[in-house]
Amino acid sequence: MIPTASPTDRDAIALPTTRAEAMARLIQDESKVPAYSLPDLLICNDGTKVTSADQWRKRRAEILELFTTQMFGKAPQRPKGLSWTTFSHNPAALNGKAVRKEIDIRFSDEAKSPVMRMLIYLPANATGPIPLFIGMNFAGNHTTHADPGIALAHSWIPDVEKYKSVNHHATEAARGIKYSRWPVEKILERGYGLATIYCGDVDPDFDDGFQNGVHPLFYKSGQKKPAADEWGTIAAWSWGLCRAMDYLEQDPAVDSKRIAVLGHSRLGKTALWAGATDPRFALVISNNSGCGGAAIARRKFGETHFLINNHFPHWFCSNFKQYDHREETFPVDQHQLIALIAPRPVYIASASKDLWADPYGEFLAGVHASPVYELLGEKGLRGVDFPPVQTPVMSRIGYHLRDGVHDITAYDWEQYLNFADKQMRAS
Ligand code: GTR
Repeated sequence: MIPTASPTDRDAIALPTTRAEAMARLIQDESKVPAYSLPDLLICNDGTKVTSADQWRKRRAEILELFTTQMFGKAPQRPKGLSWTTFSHNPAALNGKAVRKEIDIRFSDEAKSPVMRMLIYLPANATGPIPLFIGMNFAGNHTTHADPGIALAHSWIPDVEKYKSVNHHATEAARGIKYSRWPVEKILERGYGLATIYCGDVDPDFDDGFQNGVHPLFYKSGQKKPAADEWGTIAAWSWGLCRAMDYLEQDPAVDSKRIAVLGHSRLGKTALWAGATDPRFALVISNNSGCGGAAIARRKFGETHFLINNHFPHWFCSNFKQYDHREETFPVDQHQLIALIAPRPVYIASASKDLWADPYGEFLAGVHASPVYELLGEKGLRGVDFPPVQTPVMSRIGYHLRDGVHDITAYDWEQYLNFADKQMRAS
């Protein structure tokens, strides 16, 4: 008799163990997507079918728990020692067009607390509280606009040519280098404010075993790193956005009931998780968030669980690593992350050449989240075809496929402003 391999042996033979092997099997062709079935959004763990908003509340809690303990990790509550101070205030910035503020937020009164500096622009001519967009940036607030009044980032910056950092310090040369991603004047003209924070103020984006950034501030005595179900870096960034919201809620110049959270790529995953966990965000925007963001994991198209955990072991909680190569055993999928935001409006944007982020999988997450929107009386994307490039579709869920590469551009912002006009102004 010929011995047959057990499933585990078969996996051991078949599964790539290195990034190079996994890259050699990268799926970027729709015909190679494996058959899959998604976890049912509307069936509770005990088998009950969800048919009412009340039952959805129970089901939502189950899904939230799974994403928390199996993917992003548990984060602390608002800390008692949270405090803020105004670092700078200029009522006539950008040639008199804007009020510019920088707010320093501390998570504890301990000296070792990181200081998260939020840059805020509001239209100078505002006659009442202003709705705004908030999003984290990759390389320092000073990269978002050439405005010389913005303080250079004080935290560790990746030493990469494109961020013009020197020995991980911000430099004057980097002012405004990411302006194309932050059309401040356009946002102000449309009657919104903009708040942005350098993600590295909360946790620098590299794997140091969680010794820097905000994590150590919350270790129990003797604890050296987060437990398997405790927060990784993305959950920490999302948590930082929630702490920014704590500030914004009490700033009379801001309409805190109309705050849209947005982010690009890893910071798009961050925006989705902030929106999913904190209902104070009135609108959520995912720009090219891909794997671990809006893209359906079971498609294994582009970046996979193994590839993301292998390259960025600090982004998610350690429990998440058990789903490397085993997307089909992951107890949730990303359409459920979108559904956690319902009935609040959500916008998912992809780019046609960004196959790594799986544009079609991002669209499908919106489609498959739609039954929850419908249950709660809103229209989603059910029945909508995958749109051609530059053709936004907008119900309570918005989607577009921008023509081009992985980025956030003026075109993307134009759609977000239009969507916010419809969804936040009207409510
Ligand atoms: C990539 C990563 C993606 C995405 C992207 C980004 O290297 O694989 O998941 O987050 O970085 O943040 O730009």
